[in-house]
Amino acid sequence: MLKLTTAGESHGPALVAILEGLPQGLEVAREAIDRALERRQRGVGRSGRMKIEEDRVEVLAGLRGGRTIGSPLALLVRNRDFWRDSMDPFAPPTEAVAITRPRPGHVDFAGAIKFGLRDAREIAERASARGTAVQVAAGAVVQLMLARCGIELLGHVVQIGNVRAPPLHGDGAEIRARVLASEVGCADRATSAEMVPAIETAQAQGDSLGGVVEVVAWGMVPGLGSHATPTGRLDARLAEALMAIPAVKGIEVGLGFAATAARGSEVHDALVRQGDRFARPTNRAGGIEGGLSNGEPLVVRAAMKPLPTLGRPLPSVDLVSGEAVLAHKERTDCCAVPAAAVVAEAAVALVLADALLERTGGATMAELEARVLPLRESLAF
Ligand code: EPS
Repeated sequence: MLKLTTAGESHGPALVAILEGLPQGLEVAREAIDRALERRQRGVGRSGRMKIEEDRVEVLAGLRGGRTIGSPLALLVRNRDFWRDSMDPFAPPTEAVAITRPRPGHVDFAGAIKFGLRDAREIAERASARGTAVQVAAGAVVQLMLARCGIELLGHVVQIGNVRAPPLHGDGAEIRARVLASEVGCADRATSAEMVPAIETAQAQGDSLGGVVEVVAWGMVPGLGSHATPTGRLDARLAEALMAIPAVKGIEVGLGFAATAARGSEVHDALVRQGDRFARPTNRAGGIEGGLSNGEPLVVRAAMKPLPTLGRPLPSVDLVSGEAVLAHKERTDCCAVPAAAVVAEAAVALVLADALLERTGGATMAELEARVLPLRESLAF
């Protein structure tokens, strides 16, 4: 129902996104998009690039007077660090910074081999996580639509390196406030205070750190996704979207891998009656059973590997000379896990918005909102 197309190189002129399928009549404030962009740029361990960029959205089509008009939405985020001498769309590069020493773990090697290149620059340019900026912009727009339907999302950091946060506690608003106040996007203050020096130490040692992010969606509508087709399954769609984030290597839903070591009786969530409603005393399933949302909060996690550009590079082989060398080194993030939490939030929002529109149809926001109410009521007797 929703289709997102993005384009843009890390040091090209700009990043663009076209989002098709939004209902007409959604109010969109520029500030809501810019707040998400600003949040994605924060976090200890980011590269010096984040001091150059000040991501702001420009909307080129699809809005009129701050409301969607049912046509494709076109978003643009300019790169302040546009490398004119190297990445101009027409002028031949005059000062291109070649990448001839592939970074182990990066796309450099596989990309150069695929295209028969001896310089992986243009491969790395498109593979860069810089491209996630416009995805976050599109995610911020669909989050406005989801919020109108009572669904609120939050991405947060649960692990950086070997520092792990305790389970979430408190209500959604409290958790959000703590995550936004944290320098690393973590809901637990004491854990944030441990994560910061862990990142700084890795950075000082020319190394990088990965971690785990979690996205929670409160106010879920039951019945999103499908039990009937493999590609319709909500968990499969979430896994695809999250795995597409650069450096993500693993996905968990609910208890995730931990469920494998427990017994069925310890894993599955009993069904009880609470007043006139069906309810669950626990939510180990993370809000999805059999590919369908069950109305409980959605809980998904993505594991991010440590980034491959290292201050103290690993051994590599020069693509031109064939000599043993140390891998390419350039300005890089030491840890982008806090940013990945914001990107994961956008990715989950796009999947949920798609699944919601698939369930309800509706050309306008008024139709969509009216059709969501009966779905929520289906959780009552
Ligand atoms: C990235 C490398 C760094 C990061 C970049 C992702 O960029 P540069 O090579 O220009 O220093 O800063 O992330 C962003 C620019 C961003 O906006 O998130 C990479 O190789 O993926």
